Amino acid sequence: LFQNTPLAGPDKIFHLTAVYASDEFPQKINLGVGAYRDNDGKPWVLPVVKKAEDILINDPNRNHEYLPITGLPTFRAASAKLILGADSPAIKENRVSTCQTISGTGANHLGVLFLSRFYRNDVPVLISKPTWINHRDIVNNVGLEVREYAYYDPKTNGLDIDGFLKSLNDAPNGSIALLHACAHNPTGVDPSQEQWRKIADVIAAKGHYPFFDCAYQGFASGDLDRDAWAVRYFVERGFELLVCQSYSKNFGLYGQRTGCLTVVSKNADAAVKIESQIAKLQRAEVSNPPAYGARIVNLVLHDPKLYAEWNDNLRTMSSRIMDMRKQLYDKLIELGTPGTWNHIIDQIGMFSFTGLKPSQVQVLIQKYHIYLTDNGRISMAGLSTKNIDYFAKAVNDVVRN
Ligand code: PLP
Ligand code: TYF
Repeated sequence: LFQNTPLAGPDKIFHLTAVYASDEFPQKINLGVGAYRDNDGKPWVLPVVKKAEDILINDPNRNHEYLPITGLPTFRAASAKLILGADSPAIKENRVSTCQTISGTGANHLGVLFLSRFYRNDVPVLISKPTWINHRDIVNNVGLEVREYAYYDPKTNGLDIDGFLKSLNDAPNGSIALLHACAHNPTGVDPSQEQWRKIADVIAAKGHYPFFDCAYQGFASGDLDRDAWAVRYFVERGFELLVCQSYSKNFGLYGQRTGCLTVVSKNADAAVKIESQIAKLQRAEVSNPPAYGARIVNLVLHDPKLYAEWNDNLRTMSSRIMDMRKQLYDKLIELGTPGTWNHIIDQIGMFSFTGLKPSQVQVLIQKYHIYLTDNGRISMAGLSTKNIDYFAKAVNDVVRN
């Protein structure tokens, strides 16, 4: 048995982390995985999360019972409110279905699984070129096809909006359009509001189904509402859609697997039916989601003081990242590094698509012990005031030689 099972390659990003961990060079830098680090290169437990954990630990009624199949009800309601806005017409009209998921990955999975069963399975899921490394497999795992849409323009290191709109137009009517709500992974390139309007026009004209993946709300700009703008705009325009939320980055709850799937439909009757079917799918897969992370998020989202502190913590992370962008840009300009580097400060969120070629990436890894994916993506959070000089000089060297 299994003699002919092909060996699957390792996940590129987890593999990179493992190689980095075994490297003994003192100045090594990990710019691979998208996980926030503080200026000392350490994982950062948000102070507000520590406070919430203290409250949970000291709760005399604390227990380890199962959550309901669709998760903690108050967490789900608060998650929908966070992404759609407190005064969302969809929430007021009770046409929102929610389910707590195994973080953003689980929300993506449950989202495409639900659509493959109850929307249609004869249309492709349109994914950006490039996109998050996991999207293709998540879609293929439920038997749907992927088709790429133009997104990134290597000439400008920005958005290829004309190509994007053309791809949407050329796709079969009623396709599922997977869109990054903000802070596009891996490019850091987001459409402007004006461009989102055009994207929405084509999606409406073609009858595509908008599928939003939101892994960085509040993390991109530091402003939760601003980062939710595109999703809320689509809801205001009357689209039926779904949104995947991850609390990995914005709460730093990576390993706790905390997320939510929200489906916005036409009316309350449809919303009840959708939620019932999602619950049935979830029951067969995980029975019920993990409780710990959801309890933390739930506490913070319902307590005005903790909520304000969370916003402060978000600004701490997003502004450190923006500061690193500025410092990297300044240093490359100062060194006279050939090429243009504006994209480093124009791109937003966790990642920057540097434009470095795979051969240059190899030199960074081999000669400088700086780890990044071969598409030239860097996790800005891996940079700090302590390693940015070393990094800028290394980039300057590989670009010149
Ligand atoms: N979607 C995108 C675009 C991401 O970048 C990520 C995390 O990197 C996720 C979803 C979900 O991650 P998680 O399942 O850890 O919440
Ligand atoms: O850095 C990235 O793009 C991610 C990292 O549950 C990652 O692929 C790792 C685990 C996970 C989600 C994303």
